[in-house]
Amino acid sequence: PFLMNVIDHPIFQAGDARVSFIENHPELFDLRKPKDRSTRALNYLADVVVNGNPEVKVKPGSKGPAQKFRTPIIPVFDQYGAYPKGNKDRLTELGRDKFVEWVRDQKPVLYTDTTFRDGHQSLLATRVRTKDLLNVAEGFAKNHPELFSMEVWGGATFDVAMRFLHESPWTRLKKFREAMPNMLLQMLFRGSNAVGYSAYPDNLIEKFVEKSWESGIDVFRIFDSLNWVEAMKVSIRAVRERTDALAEAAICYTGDMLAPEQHKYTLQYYLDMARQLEDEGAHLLAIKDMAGLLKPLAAEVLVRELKQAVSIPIHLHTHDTSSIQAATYLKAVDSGVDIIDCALGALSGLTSQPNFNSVVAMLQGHERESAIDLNSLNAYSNYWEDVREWYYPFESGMKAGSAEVYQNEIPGGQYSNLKPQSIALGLGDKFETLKKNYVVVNQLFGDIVKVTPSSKVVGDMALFMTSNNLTADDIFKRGASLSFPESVKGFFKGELGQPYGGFPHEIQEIVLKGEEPLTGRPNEKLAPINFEEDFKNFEEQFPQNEGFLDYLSYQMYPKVYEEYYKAIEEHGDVSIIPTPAFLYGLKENEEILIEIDEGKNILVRLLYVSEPDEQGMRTVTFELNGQSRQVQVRDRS
Ligand code: BTN
Ligand code: 3PY
Ligand code: ZN
Repeated sequence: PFLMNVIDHPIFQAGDARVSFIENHPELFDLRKPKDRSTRALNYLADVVVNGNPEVKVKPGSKGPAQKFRTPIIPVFDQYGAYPKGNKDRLTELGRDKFVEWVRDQKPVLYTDTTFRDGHQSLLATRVRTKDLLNVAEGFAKNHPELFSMEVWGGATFDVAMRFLHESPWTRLKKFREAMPNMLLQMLFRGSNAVGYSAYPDNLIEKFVEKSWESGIDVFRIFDSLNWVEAMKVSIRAVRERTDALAEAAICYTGDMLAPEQHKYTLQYYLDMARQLEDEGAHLLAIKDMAGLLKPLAAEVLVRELKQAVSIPIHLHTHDTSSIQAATYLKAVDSGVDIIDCALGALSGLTSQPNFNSVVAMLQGHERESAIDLNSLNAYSNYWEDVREWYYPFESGMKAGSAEVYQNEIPGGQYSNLKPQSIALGLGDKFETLKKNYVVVNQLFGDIVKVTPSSKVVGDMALFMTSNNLTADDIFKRGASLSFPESVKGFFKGELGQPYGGFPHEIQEIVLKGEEPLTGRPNEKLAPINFEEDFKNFEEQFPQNEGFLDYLSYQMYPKVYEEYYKAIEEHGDVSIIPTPAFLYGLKENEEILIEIDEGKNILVRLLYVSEPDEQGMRTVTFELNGQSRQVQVRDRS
């Protein structure tokens, strides 16, 4: 690369390359961007060995747990055998309408496995890497073709993949598609917010749906964070008209339907919403109980009544934050729910979904029992038990279920995030106050549905009040002089849409300080994107992009994409590095195998790390396939 740099340089080409030329152009020696994969992998490892992975708050070189990790065992499967037919095949054979009838007419309860998406989103801050998921994808698809679907994409996985793992979410999806050709792949889609936190132009929503389908998604679970059906129409229609996938429209469940004091989110409210969603053309109806508030007795009534109210299948999703949600599933199954969401044992429970393995055991002998090989599920759970250890820095610390969730109504995915967030803001000791403020804010805001992104608004406001020691009374009295978080202003401007029952006016005026709120769909106000032109600009800014899908990533998260692009420029495709090394680097004499290309492996051993020189540079010496290699790294400590 050095020689090419010199020869291609305009000054050199202009014939002006005197002796001082090289001295005056130190950038020519900048070999920080070597092209070859093994060199970039070594650079990455050297950096983690010296400086640690910035996302992992474990000091490099400290006696971390790296030596104690067990090696996860991938359950056996027929590597060369064909895939047994699954529901993907059934959907293709029957077409959407007949397939939906088939689902509804099934007596045994069907399952969605959420391990690959909500399971680790809710327990490990969405940090599980493609490599660790992919290891078991093919085997799971071959051993468990009877599942309704695998939830594998969307929600927070999209931005976390880029932001923290430096992986392409699209590549992840395509790999899943390849590994699980017989299974329905499901994603969580935030309606007019797609996989982001704000409204996007309608034609971007449509394009995103179309490309997700082309990349492998079969079931779109579409929700709106305020249960505003108006905001869900574009996505439902896009799925119906631009793809052959299933549009599963979700009702977000909040409050306690059976509580005598409940006058807002009542049974009637849910039935009305369900009928509207069916009228919009939803193929399936989801009850999305994102905080785990749907108690068993309420589930019994809700599912029974919904089965009467609509003719599409009902798919129930919950979080086990209170630790009693298996009972909810039992009641729902008795009431005729068609599909339930579970996560494999080791990634289940607490803020995640109920335990798949145990729910299968619970239903043994039930008239709606499904034939599922529990021993096999247990083997997969054991794999996750070992893999989960690698990700211990991302554990939330929650140790037991909590009935407090019925008061604070914090969604599973947010609950496990709020604690580290509060610690990062220096509010670690005020977690109790924070949870109380979350309730206060919800009341101030008119008792809204709380799920991404509306839950983030409530969380931001609760953090704001906690860090400034504010009470609800202070907001009313001193509101004019307070500068509220951006997300809160956006919410009251109507940027997330319209909450059921409207905005509470007094507080809206306090926050907006005279600004006029939107009353229509925020997306309507956004100019449609000219994809051809805009994509060209994108390609100019990011010449090494991977095409239109990368452009969509950029559209969702411009800043995150930019950082991600830089990271790949520097370290190449880090998704090939085994997780313990990716997170903790290597210990002296530790050796790992890295597959740098299909079937092409390198063997890397860390030999030693020098003391920093006067410029603060350390030399990291590796053995790469038996040959010694050195990398210079700045010690940033
Ligand atoms: C290079 O120096 O080789 C270019 C680095 C940029 C690579 C981009 S980043 C987004 C996309 N995903 C990849 O894996 N590669 C491209
Ligand atoms: C998400 O939007 O990521 C969620 O999981 C909401 O429950
Ligand atoms: Zn969820």
